[in-house]
Amino acid sequence: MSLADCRTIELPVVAEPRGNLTFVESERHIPFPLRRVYYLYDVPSGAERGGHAHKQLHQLLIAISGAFDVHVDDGRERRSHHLNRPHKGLYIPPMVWREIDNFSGGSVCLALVSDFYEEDDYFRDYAEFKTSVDG
Ligand code: T46
Repeated sequence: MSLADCRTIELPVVAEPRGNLTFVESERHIPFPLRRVYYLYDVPSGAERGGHAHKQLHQLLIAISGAFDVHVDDGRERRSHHLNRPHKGLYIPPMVWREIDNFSGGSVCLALVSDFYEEDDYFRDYAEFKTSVDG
């Protein structure tokens, strides 16, 4: 996997005068089976989340409310994405380091992910991640 696989996914929007509705269907709108949902909220100003890569996990991050920046790094190059719309997600495949910062007040980061929580799936040390990428 590389940054070329890391992309923004536009989700369906059902727009009506009474408000908008967005939905996500497993393996249809996201390229993986959905097994877990978690969300980050009440993030204090200046806080940073992430700072790790996953060995197997696929994720879609969505700014359900507010905005934040996601910096992705495959061990060779680094890119940044600004997420600020609830119908737009950032797909992050396995073996991509991510750091999340610049959270706006009241923002909520929704994560749709491909498997249950498993600490052994994490690289939490960048040097260890880089060694694994470089083989
Ligand atoms: C990611 C970013 C966006 C659980 O017990 N279950 C869970 O499903 C998760 C995600 C975490 N935890 C525990 C593990 C730690 O003791 O919650 C604590 C905080 O987790 P972490 O430091 O990994 O949180 P973030 O915000 O730095 O990272 C999380 C995800 O772990 C990660 O996959 O991409 O959100």
